[in-house]
Amino acid sequence: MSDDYMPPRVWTWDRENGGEFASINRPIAGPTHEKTLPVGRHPFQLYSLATPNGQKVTILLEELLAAGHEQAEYDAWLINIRDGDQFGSGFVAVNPNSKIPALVDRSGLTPIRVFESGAILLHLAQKFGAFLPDDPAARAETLSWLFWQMGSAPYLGGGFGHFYAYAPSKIEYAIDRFAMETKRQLDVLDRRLAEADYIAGDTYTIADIAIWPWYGALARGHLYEASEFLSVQEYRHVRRWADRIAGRPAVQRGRIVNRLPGSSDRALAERHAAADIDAALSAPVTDGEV
Ligand SMILES: N[C@@H](CCC(=O)N[C@@H](CS)C(=O)NCC(=O)O)C(=O)O
Repeated sequence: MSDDYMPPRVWTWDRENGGEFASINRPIAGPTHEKTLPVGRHPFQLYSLATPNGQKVTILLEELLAAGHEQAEYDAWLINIRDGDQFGSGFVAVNPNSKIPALVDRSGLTPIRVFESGAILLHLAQKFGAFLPDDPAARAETLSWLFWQMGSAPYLGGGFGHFYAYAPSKIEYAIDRFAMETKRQLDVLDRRLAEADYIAGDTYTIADIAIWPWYGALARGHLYEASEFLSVQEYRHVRRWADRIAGRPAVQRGRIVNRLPGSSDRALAERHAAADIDAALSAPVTDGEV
């Protein structure tokens, strides 16, 4: 790989292109192997991993349960994307895009598949009439920020995070471009949170739940070891908001679900009952809890 690369006329798949995720990246969709998904006893079956995109859904499910919505009970099954579980035939049938999170709503007569974290948050919020305001202006504000997250985070994760932390070589142009955009996005949030307690206004909504695992983690210094590089301490309204949300018990519960054991944080590979989380939260942590 070199800086003066000239693209050929036709791109071809170089399986050895390197980088942290080289083994799972490919230019074609569809399953690579047959594998049925497990199904538990609860109304919602989640197939996921505790990345920021995965955490959004487990945080909302835990918020719903904490708010007394007993019908939000769920089984959370681990999809290890580094092992290629997202390319199993059962998972692809639930999400043809082969990315976590994916949900099957089995609360009705016919199972409903939902993929894309934004669609999952909206599906659950509408179903339970929670964390999504009824007032048209507040609802529009919530949805605007929800979709802002969906469009913006790929620049943070796939752009900045990829080139700063995961790419096989440090490419100044790419890091510069995505650091600039990431800082601009943090400033968008900081200005918004200077005028409102929560992203959509006075109340905590699915917009906060979507944005916090990415930008809250970044502002709290937990993403890509980039807090000094991006001077995240400058975004003090984002910090205030992020710390406040981090203190919510449902957030502390949801963020550890589908986390692979072996990280220095509390981890719960699969969740099938509230007691699973209780046990994981009371287990000792070796170091570096975030
Ligand atoms: N826009 C999607 C993004 C999902 C996504 O990128 N998931 C990543 C993990 S954070 C994934 O499953 N990657 C596996 C792969 O690309 O093969 C969403 O919000 O649900």
